[in-house]
Amino acid sequence: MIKKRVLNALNSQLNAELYSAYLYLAMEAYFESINLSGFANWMRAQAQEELIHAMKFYDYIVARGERVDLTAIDEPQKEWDSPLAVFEHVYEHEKMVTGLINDLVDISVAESDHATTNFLQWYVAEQVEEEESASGVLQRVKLTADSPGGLFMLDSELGLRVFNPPVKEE
Ligand code: OFO
Repeated sequence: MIKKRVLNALNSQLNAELYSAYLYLAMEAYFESINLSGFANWMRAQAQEELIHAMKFYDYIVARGERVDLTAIDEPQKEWDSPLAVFEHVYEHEKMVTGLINDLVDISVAESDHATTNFLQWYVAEQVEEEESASGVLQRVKLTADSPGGLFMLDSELGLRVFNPPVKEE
């Protein structure tokens, strides 16, 4: 059993993770539309990761004997001016998500829900990686300014990203 305030916050973060997947799928479609298939591949892998993030919340709510509440997912932005604008958006988005996770931890602590506080530590660590990865690509896209050749090399590299589904813990 979970206190209502914590449960509401967990359900709302489940929605936020699904929104993240939606946003990255919109970015994938943008990159496909400008023929940067490596960038598009990176976004597909990112969206798949977000679905894993969402499902971890889903499974946790069920494991605690509570009901998942699926609410409407906002329509994502669909157009950007450039690859640079996309990755600035990605980095800002991930910083915002880190804030949401931190707020969720604060709620679990305030409600003395130690199991949830413990569960959320995975996301705290994951957000460090998410910000690092977004900022890493952003810096490299900045380096390709005025160099289409550099952008195409980066596109080839991002095309190598492979989504690795997590191994289910027993
Ligand atoms: Fe779920 O971490 Fe990105 O948004």
